[in-house]
Amino acid sequence: MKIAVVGATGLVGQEMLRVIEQRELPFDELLLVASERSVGKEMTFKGKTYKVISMQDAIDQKPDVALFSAGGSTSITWAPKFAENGTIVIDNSSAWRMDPTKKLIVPEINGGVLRIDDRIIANPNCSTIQMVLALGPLHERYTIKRIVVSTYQSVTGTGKAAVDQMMNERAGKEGDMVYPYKIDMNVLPHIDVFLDNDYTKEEMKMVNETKKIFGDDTVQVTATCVRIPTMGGHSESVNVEFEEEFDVAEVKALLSIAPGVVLEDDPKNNIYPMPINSHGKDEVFVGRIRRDETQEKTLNMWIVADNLRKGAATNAVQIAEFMLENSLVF
Ligand code: A2P
Ligand code: 11C
Repeated sequence: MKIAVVGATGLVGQEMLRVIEQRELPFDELLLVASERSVGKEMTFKGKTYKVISMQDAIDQKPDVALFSAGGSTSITWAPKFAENGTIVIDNSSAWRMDPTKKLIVPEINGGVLRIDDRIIANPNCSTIQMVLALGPLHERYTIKRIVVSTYQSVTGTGKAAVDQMMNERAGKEGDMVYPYKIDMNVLPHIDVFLDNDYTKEEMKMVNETKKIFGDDTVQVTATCVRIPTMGGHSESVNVEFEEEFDVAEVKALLSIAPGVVLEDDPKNNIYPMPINSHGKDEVFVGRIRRDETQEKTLNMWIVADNLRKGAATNAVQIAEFMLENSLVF
C-alpha cells in the first residue's frame, strides 16, 4: 500500500498526516507531494524524514491512494492524471463533487455506494459533512423536508494565509489580506464567491452536496454561511422540518448511538458543543436539541466539528479506510 498526500505542506495536508498517524492507516510507502515551490523541502513524519516531491514524480511512483488537498484547480489538472495511472484519488476540493460520474462520500452515510472501479472520489465541503453526519440518522427515521442552516465558520477553513491575516490583525501587524475586510473582532457573511443568485458558493455547496450525499433531491436546504474569528471548528445552527412527527427524547437517543456523533446536551449544566472543545477530534458534536415551538415537526439543534478533521482530513482518511476494509483497493 503506497499512499500519497498531495498538498502535504498545507493546513489540511498536515492534518491528514496527523490523522493517518493517529488512526494507524496502514501503508508501506508514503509520498509527500506539494507545489514546485516546496519540492525538496524536508518533512518529518513518525520520526522519519521525507523529501517533498512534485506531482509528476508522485504519478510516476504509482501510489495506490492519493489524498488530495491542494485546491480545486490543482485537482482539475492532476487528479485525472493520477487516476489514469490506476491511483484512487480522494479529493478534498470542490472540483469533482457535483460531477454526476463521481461519488461524494461521507462513509457513515453513503459509503455503501462506493465500487471497486471508482477512481476519483470527492470529499464533501466541511460544513456539509458535519451537518449530514448529524442529520443522516434523523432523515432515515423521520424524513427531512427542509433544513435552514446558519454557519459560524473558522478561519482555518480558508487555509494558512487566513490564519496569518487574523493573527497579524490581533498583533497589530501589517500583512496580506485574504478576506475583503478585517476578520478579527468582525463577522463576515461571505464564504467563497458570490453567485448570480446572490448566495455564496459555500451556501450552494451545502444545498447541493446534502441532496447528493442523501441521494434524495426532495430535501430542501437553505443556508447562510458566515466567517467568524475563531481558530479551528465550524459551528452550525440548524432548523430542520421533518415529514414525520418525532419525539425529542428519541432524537437524542438516535444521536447518542449514531456513528461519529457525540451528544453534548445538558443545558442546565451549561453543556453544549463549542469549537474550542472540538480541536483535534474526529467526532461531530451535537447539542441544544429542542422543538421549534413555532412550527410542527420541526427541531432546532447546534452542530460543531473540527473542520480540518471530520470536515476534511478525517473524512478523507475514512474513505480510504472504507475502501481498504471493503476490498475496493487492488
Ligand atoms: P505549497 O506549500 O508548495 O504551496 P493551504 O490551503 O493551507 O494554503 O495549502 C495548500 C496546499 O496545496 C499546499 O500544500 C500547497 O503546496 C499545495 N499546492 C498549491 N498549489 C499546488 C500545485 N499547483 N501543485 C501541487 N500542490 C499545490
Ligand atoms: C471554508 N468550507 O470553511 C470552506 C473550506 O469547498 O472544500 C473548504 C472549501 C471547500 O472556508
